[in-house]
Amino acid sequence: MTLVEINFDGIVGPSHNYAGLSLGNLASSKHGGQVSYPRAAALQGLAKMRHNLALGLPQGFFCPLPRPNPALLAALGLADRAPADEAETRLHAAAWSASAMWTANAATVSPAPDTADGRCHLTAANLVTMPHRSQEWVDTVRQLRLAFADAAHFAVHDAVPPCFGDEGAANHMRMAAHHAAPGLEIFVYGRPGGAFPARQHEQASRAVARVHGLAPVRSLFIEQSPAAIAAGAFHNDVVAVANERVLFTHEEAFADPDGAYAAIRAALPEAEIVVVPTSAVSLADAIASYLFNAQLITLPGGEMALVIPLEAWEHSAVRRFLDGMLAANGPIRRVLPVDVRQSMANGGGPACLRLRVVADPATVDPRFLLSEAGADATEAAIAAHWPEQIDPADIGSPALAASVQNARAALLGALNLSQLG
Ligand code: SUG
Repeated sequence: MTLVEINFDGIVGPSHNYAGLSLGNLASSKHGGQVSYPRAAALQGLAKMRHNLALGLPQGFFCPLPRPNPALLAALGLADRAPADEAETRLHAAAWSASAMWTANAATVSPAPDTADGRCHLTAANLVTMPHRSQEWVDTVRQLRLAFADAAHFAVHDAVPPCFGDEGAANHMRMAAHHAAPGLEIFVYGRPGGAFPARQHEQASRAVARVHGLAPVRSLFIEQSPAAIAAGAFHNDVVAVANERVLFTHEEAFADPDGAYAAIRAALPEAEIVVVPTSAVSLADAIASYLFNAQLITLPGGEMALVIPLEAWEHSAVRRFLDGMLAANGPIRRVLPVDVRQSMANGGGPACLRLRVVADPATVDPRFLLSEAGADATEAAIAAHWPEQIDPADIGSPALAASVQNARAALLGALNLSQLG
């Protein structure tokens, strides 16, 4: 068994649009109503995957879910019916959302070295706080059960009960001496009561840890800072990211930062915590630039790199911090900017677009692992079939719905995954 980290990126779906559906996600609210560019969005996402492949990292992907979602429209009594008012318009937009592209919210993953039965456990996230996201998990779990069908190595669980909001890996970090070693799983939850929803409920995190068979010494439950949620950090991965022994975090990410760092160091003595002080990068700048919504990765040579959005690279305060960090020769040795602007405009940076799974690639259904040939086939399907642009006013149009459905079917056919249809 060779356990390595595989990043599974969501291929940006053909209905990618800006409907402004996510309260508390400042980018989504700011860009709501604007014209989106699904083809460019999907090509940007694919270029990010190719970038990681070129670094010598294994790369996986998940396919877009069926949109517009016929099951949701039928359940809402909105099938074959034009929206009659603003509320119905938003419900239609929910059924069209391509939000499953942000696979950091697809599931929480506990790799085999952490669990009681020695299998990798995945629990689909119920995403109940946002109506447009709450429809995802049923189709997500189907895809996870196909990709990780090998029951000797994986256990895929349904979402935890929807009375407790669960946002998956976006509110979960894993630290370990190295990927294949037993890890410390850090669940970050929010408390309700602020201006914006706290999407991750503590009891959802605790349920996932129990279902995965994590020993209490291997799990930590930490409260997210209410100030961070109020400033627009709707997920913890907007203000912190971990990889192996390194935690890269904003000073204001956690409600009790010193308590959090002490608990991490006690559980994992080799932990290195890189704290970005508010004096260097304010919470507002961290959230606007998405510095922390980065992929913190270990390159094949062993050094760590931070894959950040271009927006962070172009931000003067953030750039100053990064230049200083690189010059100081800390644990993060390289910074690699990528262009995912179409996703960023909906609040999804490089880290949102991927789900990390530590596993032996030989145990994963190979159809979900990206090869150069697979990337070429995906690119051809996107170039030929993804709509060039979507004006939110076109959501609901039968012609656009047909083109979105046809685009997804073409991709599934090209990837030999039509059974997901
Ligand atoms: O859930 N945006 C997503 C962004 C998810 C980012 N994921 C992580 N941080 N891991 C969300 O808010 C916007 C959709 C719209 O407004 O149309 C949206 O769903």
